[in-house]
Amino acid sequence: MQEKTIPVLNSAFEEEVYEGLMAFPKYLSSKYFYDEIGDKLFQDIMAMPEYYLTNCEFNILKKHKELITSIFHSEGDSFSLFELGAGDGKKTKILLEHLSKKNIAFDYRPIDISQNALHQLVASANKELPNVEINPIQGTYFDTLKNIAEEEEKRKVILFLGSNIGNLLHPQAVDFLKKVCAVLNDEDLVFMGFDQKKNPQQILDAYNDKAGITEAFNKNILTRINTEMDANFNLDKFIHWEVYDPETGTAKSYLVSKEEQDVTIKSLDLKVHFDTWESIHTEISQKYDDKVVQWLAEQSGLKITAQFSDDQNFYKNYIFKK
Ligand code: AVJ
Repeated sequence: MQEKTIPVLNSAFEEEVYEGLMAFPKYLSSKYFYDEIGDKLFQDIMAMPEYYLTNCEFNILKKHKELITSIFHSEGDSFSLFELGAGDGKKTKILLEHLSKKNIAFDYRPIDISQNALHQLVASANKELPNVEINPIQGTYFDTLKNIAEEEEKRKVILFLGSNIGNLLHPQAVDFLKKVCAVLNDEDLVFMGFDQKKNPQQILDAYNDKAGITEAFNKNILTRINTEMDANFNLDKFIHWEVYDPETGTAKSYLVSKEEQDVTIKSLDLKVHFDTWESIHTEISQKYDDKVVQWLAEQSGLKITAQFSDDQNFYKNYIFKK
């Protein structure tokens, strides 16, 4: 029998890369797109004309900030405003500014997997909104829900913007929303963005821009493996590929190997073989409609109490309560 040495894996990232690249079909998790380079590339994506999501949500928040913040504030007492996957907080600042202008007592608790994104967010918010108290938390959504649960003194408003939930398949989304529901008290609420089903071409264009920014973003996961795990992925030997299924509303990103090749990942003591045109699935970006959001809420023990949309119904924000 052949002896196999099992390498010591130092991080969740290493474990998931090992598992995903040993699997068939191969996959990697999009949560690892976001290091300093990935954060910057995602900011560039949000600024692209094709990536309509950011503008839609920005406009919804701008147009409805009065009503949205009054709902946040409706129970009267002070609250903690948690934000899962806060990123650069550009859209959130509309709400922060409005809350602070109206002298509503709250503190802002941004949560992000990227320490770099949090640093930048805290620095910019301290400068632009000096009156807002900020208490950042670094971690994944799932891990940090525990922190949120422990925050028992204050009422909670939880933001989950940008259609970030779209990175989860429906069963994972239900699992996640159940966990969110479990940390809610009766007066707490959740404010979430869901990108809507629309012309499939428009969705494909948003995830396959001509300038190649999304391609670079997708490939950044290979760059990270190269630098953090001493690997030798040649980025030019992979293409970025996007598909959208209008029936399920699921957009999927892949990296496809243009040729047969072997890649060595030294830290994992791993040689990965790729057949010609073999794929690595890297991301899902789920699109929704009212029925699906209603179904997700029911499955997770949540109720939709309000919703906000842009003029074209490209994007919607919903308020949930327990
Ligand atoms: C940050 C997960 C909402 O899926 O639309 C953008 C990430 N990926 N372009 C999305 C992303 C490719 C984005 N989310």
